Amino acid sequence: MKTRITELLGIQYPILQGGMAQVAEHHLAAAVSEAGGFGILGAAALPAGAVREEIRKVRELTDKPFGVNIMLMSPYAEEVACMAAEERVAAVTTGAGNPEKYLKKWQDAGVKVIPVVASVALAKRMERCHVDAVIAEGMESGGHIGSQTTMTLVPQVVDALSIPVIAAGGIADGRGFAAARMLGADAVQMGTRFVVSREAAVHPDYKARVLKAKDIDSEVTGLSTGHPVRCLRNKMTREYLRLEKEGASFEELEHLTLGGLRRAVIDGDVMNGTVMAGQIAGMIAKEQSCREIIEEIMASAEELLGYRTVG
Ligand code: TUI
Repeated sequence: MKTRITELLGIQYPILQGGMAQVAEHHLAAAVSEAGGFGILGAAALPAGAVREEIRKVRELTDKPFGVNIMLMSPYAEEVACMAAEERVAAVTTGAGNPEKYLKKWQDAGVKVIPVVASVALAKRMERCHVDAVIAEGMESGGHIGSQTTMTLVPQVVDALSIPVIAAGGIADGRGFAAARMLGADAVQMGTRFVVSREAAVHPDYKARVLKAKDIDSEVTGLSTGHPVRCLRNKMTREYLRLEKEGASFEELEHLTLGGLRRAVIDGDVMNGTVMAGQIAGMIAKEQSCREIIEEIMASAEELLGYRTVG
C-alpha cells in the first residue's frame, strides 16, 4: 500500500510506532523499522547524550529509516532537538507543544518534521511552517492527550491541510487502520499495540496489565491541572482522582505520579505506578512480534479496503 507517507519516509507500510516515554527504546524502534513500519525513539525526558546512544544502537540493528520523538515539555528538549539535527535522523516527531522554534534547524539538516497536533489551529500553523506531515492524535491515546477524539479530529485536520495526515489514538487493528484511511489519513501511528509487542523492553507485569484491560479500565488523571494523562485504573489513579476531586494542589498531585511511569514500565509496579495505555487496550489480547502485528494489520486492512480479495 503506497501512500504519501510511505513515499515521504521511504517505508513499506504506512504504520508509525508512537515515541512512547520509557517504552520506545532502540529494540522496539529497530524492530518496527525492520518490519517495514517506521520505528520512533521516545526521547521523553532524557538528555541528548542518552538519546544519541539510543540512535547509535538502532543504527547497529537496522539500516532502515527511523525517527525520534521530542517531548517538548522535557527540560532537555532544546539539546535533543539540536542533537537530532546533527545526527540527521530520518524524521523528528514532536509532542505536547508547539515545535516552531526548532523547525529551521531540522529543515536545514534535511530532517523530516512531523509534529503531533491536537487541534486544527496548530495543524494549520504547522502547515504554514512547511512541516512535512502532521500526526492528528485523538484523546483515545495513552499518555498526555488533547480533548478531541480521533474520529472528529482526523477529518477536520485532513480538510484543513494539503500535507499528509497521520491518524493516532484508538487504532490497533486492521479495522482501525481502514477507518483512519476512510477519514483521509495517509498513515496511522500506534502506541499501545506495540507496548505489548515481544520486542518492547517493558516489564512483563505491565504487558499483562494492558492485555487484561477491559474497555472501561481507562482513566484520565490531571484534567484539573491542565496536563491530562490517560492510563489504566489502579491504586494510583484512584488516589489521584480522589485528591483531584478534593481540590488537592498541583504539588500534591505531582508527588503521586513522580517517577510513576518508570516504576510501572521498568519495575513492573502496576498498582502504584502510571500504566499509560490507550482506550483500545481492551481490544488487545496477545503479545506478538512487531512483524506479526504489522503484517496482520496490513492484511486485514487491505482486505477491508478492497486492495485484495481472499479465497
Ligand atoms: O505527547 C504525547 N503523549 C505523551 S508525552 C508523555 S510524557 C508525560 N508524562 C507525564 C505527564 C505528562 C507527560 C506521555 N504521553 N502525545 C502527543 C500529544 N501532543 N498529545 C497532545 C499533544 C499536544 C497538545 C497541545 C500537541 C500540541 C499542543 O499544542 C499546544 C500549543 O502550544 O499549541
